[in-house]
Amino acid sequence: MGRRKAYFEKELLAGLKILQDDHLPLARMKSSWAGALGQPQFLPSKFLAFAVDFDGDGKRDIWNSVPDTLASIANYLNKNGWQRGRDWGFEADVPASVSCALEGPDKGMKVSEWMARGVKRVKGRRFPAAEKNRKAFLLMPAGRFGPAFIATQNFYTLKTYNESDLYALFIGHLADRMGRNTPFIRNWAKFSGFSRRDVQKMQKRLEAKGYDVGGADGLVGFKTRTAIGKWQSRARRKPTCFPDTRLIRQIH
Ligand SMILES: [Ca+2]
Repeated sequence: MGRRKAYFEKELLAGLKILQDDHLPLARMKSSWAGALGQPQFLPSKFLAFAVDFDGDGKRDIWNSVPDTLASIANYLNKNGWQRGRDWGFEADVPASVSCALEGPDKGMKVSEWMARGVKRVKGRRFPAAEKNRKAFLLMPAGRFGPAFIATQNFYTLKTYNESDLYALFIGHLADRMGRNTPFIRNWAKFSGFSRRDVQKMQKRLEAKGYDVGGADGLVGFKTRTAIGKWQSRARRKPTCFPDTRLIRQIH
């Protein structure tokens, strides 16, 4: 009955298949309201594709078994392109000469090419030698108002788990903090004075001018950020690639 009937009908059938094949009692098949199951929060189709029995008891128990849960998440990331031994990304200093509009998974360059443009890691850290010839991507979740990153393919593998840049960044950073305990160097600016609806209106105005904002949903994803940056460059303003109250008024 929901608005995403085709999508969730497939998930309902996958859910019934789990009950049929995996000997899991219905009472224990708990999910979020949207159907995300167990500790990894897999939708039923993802459970069928990626959940594994790692403790060897013959059941894929992502509700109670820690080995099954962790191995299922690892299997998901592995099958979605995780490259072993590679970082998700690095906090970077991005000079003003490198536009924030170069952000995004569709604009990758070799790390050595980013370096040639003046991008450096923060605090004089070095990129691992193996990264120099590999493709990497500029990531600026808050445009010029927060930390910037050079992200690897592994960042986008994390995003297959959840589309939010900030989600993937949080997961990658949390893992780094467990190992190395180094917070980000740059701070995030605090924003106020505009709502999701204001952003949505601004996105519609940008769409009307021919910019791709990735759908006017009121969320500031990389397509909206780069569209803002391009608009600012064409209007001969310094690109910030993030909305603020003044900019929302100016884009009309
Ligand atoms: Ca098991």
